[in-house]
Amino acid sequence: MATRTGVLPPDEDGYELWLRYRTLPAAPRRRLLASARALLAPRPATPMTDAVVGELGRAIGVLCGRAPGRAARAAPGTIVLATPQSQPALAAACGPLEDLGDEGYVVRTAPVGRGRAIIVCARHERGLLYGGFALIRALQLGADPRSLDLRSAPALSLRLLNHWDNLDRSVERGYAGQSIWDWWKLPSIVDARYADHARACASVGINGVVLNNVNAASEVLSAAWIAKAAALADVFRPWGVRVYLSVRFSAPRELGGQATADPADAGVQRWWADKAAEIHRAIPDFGGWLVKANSEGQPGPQDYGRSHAEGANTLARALAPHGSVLMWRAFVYAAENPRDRAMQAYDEFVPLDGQFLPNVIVQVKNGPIDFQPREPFHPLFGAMRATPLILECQLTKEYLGFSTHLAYLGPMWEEVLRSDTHRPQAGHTVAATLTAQPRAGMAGVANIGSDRNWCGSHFDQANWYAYGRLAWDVGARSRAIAAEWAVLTFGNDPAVRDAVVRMMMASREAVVDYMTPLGLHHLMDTGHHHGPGPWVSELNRPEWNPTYYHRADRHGIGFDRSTRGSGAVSQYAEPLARRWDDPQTTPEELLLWFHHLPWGHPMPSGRDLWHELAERYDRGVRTVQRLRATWRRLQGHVDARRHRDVSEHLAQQHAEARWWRDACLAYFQSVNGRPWPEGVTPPAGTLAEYRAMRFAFAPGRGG
Ligand code: GCW
Repeated sequence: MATRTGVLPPDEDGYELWLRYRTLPAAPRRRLLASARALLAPRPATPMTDAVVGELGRAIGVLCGRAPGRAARAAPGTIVLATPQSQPALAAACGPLEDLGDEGYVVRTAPVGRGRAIIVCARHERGLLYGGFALIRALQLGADPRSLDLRSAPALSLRLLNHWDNLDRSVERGYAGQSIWDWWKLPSIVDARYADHARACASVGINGVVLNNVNAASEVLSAAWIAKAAALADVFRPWGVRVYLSVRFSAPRELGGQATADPADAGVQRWWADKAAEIHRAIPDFGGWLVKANSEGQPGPQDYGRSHAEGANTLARALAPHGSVLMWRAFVYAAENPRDRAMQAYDEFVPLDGQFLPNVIVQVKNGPIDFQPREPFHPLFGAMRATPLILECQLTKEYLGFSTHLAYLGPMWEEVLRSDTHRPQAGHTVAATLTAQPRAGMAGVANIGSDRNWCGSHFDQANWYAYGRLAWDVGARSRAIAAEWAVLTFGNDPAVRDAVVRMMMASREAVVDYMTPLGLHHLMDTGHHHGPGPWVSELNRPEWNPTYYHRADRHGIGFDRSTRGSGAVSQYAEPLARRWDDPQTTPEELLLWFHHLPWGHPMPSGRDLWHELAERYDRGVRTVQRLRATWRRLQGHVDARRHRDVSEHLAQQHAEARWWRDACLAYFQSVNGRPWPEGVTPPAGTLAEYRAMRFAFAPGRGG
């Protein structure tokens, strides 16, 4: 790419996200001017139709330099927002709409009078909202307004962000500043940012936000907090975003003055029912509750000898009359349980399949441990046949370099969604297990804070974007999403787009390589989870120690989850169980997840395991070096401010990637006593130096 000699693009701070409207080049601008002279919306106007008309007006006003007027009727050169009621003839011309549900849309250019008009057609105003954003996106990406033909509907009805935001504005695992919810000032002072948050969510199809941390404070159910949540719900409503709350299982006791929180207790049941009614009075379209129970010290039904189903059903029964849902997390494991941690959620939940009320949805993390750079898909997918599930992913990169490292997570989520569960038969992917249920979904742990650029770094915005796009279309390709995001974020120079996509697509695998290659996992340091700590072995709970996971000793490394070890492979259907039981047929990227192997184990590359492991660590660092070089070449093609921001982050990532490689390999070598593998960069520091590193005040610990 030749260095640009013309004028530098003006500096940007990232606040606009991908809703960054810029004037189109002359030819497409003229085409759009002729096609979007005026806008026609169904009458009477509603807050939601006003929102979409406002957004279209703003976007088109900038894209073609002239805001569209308001049309009185469908005419050539107009954009018509049409429902079967408002425009029966135009809606009929858009083909069958039944399969679009309430959120799907058609956007097409169709003959109207003696010319053509752009029709955004949907059965419901929510479809118009998503269709409006789809139109804007298509125009930003360079589509010809004279020949639009889009049709889309989401397969999942719940597409949620989970904020792990505390009521004191700290954010558990948040790396983008304080919580954006200024709880103290709510409900009377409503930051304009909330509406921009909702707009951004709507633009990618996210239709619900859990406002607070799953490690929930009871106070979120107090009258004062319900009023704050209601103020946010009012802002979100026109954007199709519903509000949900995380609740604490012991709230009836702590907040409600009950003697117990036993779900079988009549007083407790009444308390939950009254609370549900109170919330729905304040927020008529309230979405529901999310619960983390009997997990990592949180209270739950097992404190009273009740099952997860009994606990979930008590809360669900309270919500059912209002039509809202109860999301119950399956992220459970217990220190006193000697079973492999990876097996405990399956053990606990599969026997309960069929026992949950219809408005309960069980929320399952993508993998059986905890948002690691790579895990196999969670064995509950496909095994819970009678229970709707939510796939929970983590946008905030607790285990992938916080907001400092560039790691585009689209490929990771795509990998999970496309994993074949083989239940009940081959071809039944994780995505298919979700979409088989009418009320299932995805939840993404938000990476948003009060930092000006929302996510702590520019590239982390791509994870918010990609999460929404994949939750809308579980079959979408992460590369195509990356290409969209690159253009929307950095403009439509194809050379910039291609370079950015290359960087993004290489980035997650680079993190896997320099942190946890070949199926290793949970090697991070304690508490803050920043940086390597493979030597950590002294924590009280055995399964909080990295040594529990890698099991490295003089002879070998890896967690034996085969039938000769913990037996976790048996939680997967055939032929996966058989395939993953044998190191020869286990994919290399999951090798040490399922097997403990001698350091001399021969690998397909011809190297032995120790050498291969070292080579992977080195490869990860080399990839980051390449990302830096690619980005350097974009200087002059991206505005100076964002270019510098990203450069600084990449430099930090490079240093931290080397640290991960050096510390892990120095440690593993100290355990295996083998010679340093030939051709692999030796560590810059000593193991003692790495072990002595401390990180007081690292972000994201929560409150
Ligand atoms: O990954 C772990 C995090 C905890 C988090 C927990 C969970 C909200 O380290 O901070 O708690 O998962 O998902 O419940």
